[in-house]
Amino acid sequence: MDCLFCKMVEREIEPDIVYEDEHVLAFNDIDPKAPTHILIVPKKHIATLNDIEEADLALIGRLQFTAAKLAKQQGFADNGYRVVMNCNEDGGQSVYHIHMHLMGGRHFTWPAG
Ligand code: DGP
Repeated sequence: MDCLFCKMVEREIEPDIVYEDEHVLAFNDIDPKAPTHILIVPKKHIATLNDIEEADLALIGRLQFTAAKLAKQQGFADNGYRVVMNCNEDGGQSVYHIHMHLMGGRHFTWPAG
């Protein structure tokens, strides 16, 4: 499958990994939008948020759980952080394998652009 994040999961491409378990891979974003910008990716290929099935619900919870765990490890959990998942073109999605952006280490404004 020609999917960038699947290639990272399979180690055809070696990302800068910050966390890995049986279900999830987390690595530093190549184009960070904050002092810390980590992508949290399910190892299972799911193209967009629209493609999540009921069987995936625990996996989606695990993405959020991983984000909070990494925010604590990175030391910005109490100050706060931003978690984003983009869906399709208008949502700003550029890699079609769902991923959670975990950004921290600065103040974020709202609404996002
Ligand atoms: P999105 O636009 O929500 O689909 O986010 C895709 C993110 O993936 C974007 O922030 C940049 C990041 N990205 C794209 N290519 C690479 C890569 O080769 N390595 C890493 N580490 N991140 C990448």
